[in-house]
Order: sequence, then C-alpha cells, then structure tokens
Amino acid sequence: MKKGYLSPMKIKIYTTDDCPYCVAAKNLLKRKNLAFEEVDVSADDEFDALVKKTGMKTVPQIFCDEQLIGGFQELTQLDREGKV
Ligand SMILES: N[C@@H](CCC(=O)N[C@@H](CS)C(=O)NCC(=O)O)C(=O)O
Repeated sequence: MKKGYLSPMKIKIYTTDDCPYCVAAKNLLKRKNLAFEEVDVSADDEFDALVKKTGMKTVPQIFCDEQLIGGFQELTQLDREGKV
C-alpha cells in the first residue's frame, strides 16, 4: 500500500454506540480529512448480521472499497506505516 492509499477509497465504518474504539477510529479518519460513511449496528440483529458476513466479532469494522481492512488496531497500523 502506498501513502494516501485510503484517500481515494470509499470508506465505510460499522460502529455501535458506547464503543471507544469506534470513536478513536472515526477521530483518526477525521484527523486525516478522510470522508467516511458510518453504519450504526448497535441493534443486536444488525450486529449479528455483520458478524455473520465478516466473521469479525468486534467493532469498529472498517471497509475500504467494500474490502474489510479490520478494526481500529489495523487502521492505526496502516497510519503508523504512513499509508493512511
Ligand atoms: N482490536 C479491536 C478491538 C475492538 C473492540 O474491542 N471493540 C469493542 C467495542 S469498543 C467490542 O467490539 N467488544 C465486543 C467484544 O469484544 O466481544 C480493534 O482494534 O478494533
């Protein structure tokens, strides 16, 4: 991945309320001036549907151009590598 890799991509972040990692991920994206769409999956059935789709059991779940890149930790790692 090259620098600024995420900027031309469509970023979608699945969140729940009361989720500090979600807030942190959104803050990082905002700091980088990256536009994103937030999908709140606080409702149990919505969260369960997401887990069924991705196999990932935590939020946030961050997609770039429909591809799951991971959660806050993975986003932070990309940032550390200068790729966000
Ligand atoms: N390693 C994950 C941790 C995310 C995480 O623990 N999120 C919490 C909400 S803030 C969660 O989904 N907890 C539910 C669980 O662990 O089952 C990341 O960096 O995104």
